[in-house]
Amino acid sequence: MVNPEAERTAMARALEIAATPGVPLGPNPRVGCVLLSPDGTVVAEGHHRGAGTPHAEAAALAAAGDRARGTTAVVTLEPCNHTGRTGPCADALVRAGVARVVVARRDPNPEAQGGTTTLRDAGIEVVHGLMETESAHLNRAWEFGLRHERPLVTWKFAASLDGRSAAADGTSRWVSSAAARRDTHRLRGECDVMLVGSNTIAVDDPRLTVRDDEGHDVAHQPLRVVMGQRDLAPDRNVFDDAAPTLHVRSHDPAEVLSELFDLGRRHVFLEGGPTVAAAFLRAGLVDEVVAYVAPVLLGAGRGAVGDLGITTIADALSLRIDDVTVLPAAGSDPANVRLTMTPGGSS
Ligand code: AOF
Ligand code: ZN
Repeated sequence: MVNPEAERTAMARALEIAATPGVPLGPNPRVGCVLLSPDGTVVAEGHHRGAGTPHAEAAALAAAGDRARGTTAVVTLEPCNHTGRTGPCADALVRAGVARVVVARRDPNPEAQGGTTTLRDAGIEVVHGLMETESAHLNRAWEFGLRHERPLVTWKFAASLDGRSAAADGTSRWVSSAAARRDTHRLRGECDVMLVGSNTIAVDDPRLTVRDDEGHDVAHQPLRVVMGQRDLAPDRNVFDDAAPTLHVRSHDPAEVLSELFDLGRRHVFLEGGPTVAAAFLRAGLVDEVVAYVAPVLLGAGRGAVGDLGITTIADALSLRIDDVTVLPAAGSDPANVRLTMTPGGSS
């Protein structure tokens, strides 16, 4: 009945389908569910596809039909206990005759939690914590939103070894390698907002879309958001029909984030120039930093970040390094280093 190896494999699969590219993040978590027969074979699976659609458990149960009886439900988030946009999954699992439930992470949403108690009261064995770290990471922006009522902000920049994003004449293509740019598209695809300042639109004219490795736009695109007071020329690439674009006429990061949160957005990928980056950093509104560092020296040119109001080393903004990955050299491109960091900590 209890098959730890099959359950771990199933949880890895549930996490994988939960993270299916193109699943709109929006105000709901990413959740996956795999139903296992007593001998450890997969009976059915399902994942959540966005607000208002069936929860992962309901999708898996629908796919299994009568074969759900006696199975172990392996699910990345504690089954919900509430009637929201859809009915309570805990009750659905009980009705379907599921024998055991394996959960990665407890539901932090006070409105929905309590499914474990409902399941146990019905005589179903429930265990928690299998691959919890991975599940928490997948839904970190959603959980952040529950706690802080604003979207999580990931600031990404690419720079030379001496911290410059463009040369003295303004040229910046390409500071980073093709591998770093592909990696950036993967990270963009995990977010639901691409945010830049109006100056970036005027100077660089980016498309701000998520492209696959062949350079084609992926099916589901984040919302493109431009912040700033000035008018935007209608011929800019950001106004093509690849994705919707929103112009927020504000310089205030908190105001912009509040508007995006109210629109149901939970994860902002900030790729703005030095001014917008500095505004967010000064406001303490950067939660994750991803830096691609190229082994080139420019000696002059635009810095990756503008004035932070820091005049003495004791006031330096410190970051904790969470990960260092070398993106290998390829063709004529040198290796780049990706640093993933959290502001406020010390490494
Ligand atoms: C999901 N998908 O697969 C699971 C969720 O807005 P509702 O009514 O759909 O309910 C959302 C809450 O349900 C969500 O905040 C979370 O606590 C719980 N579980 N949500 O969107 C799912 N299993
Ligand atoms: Zn549910």
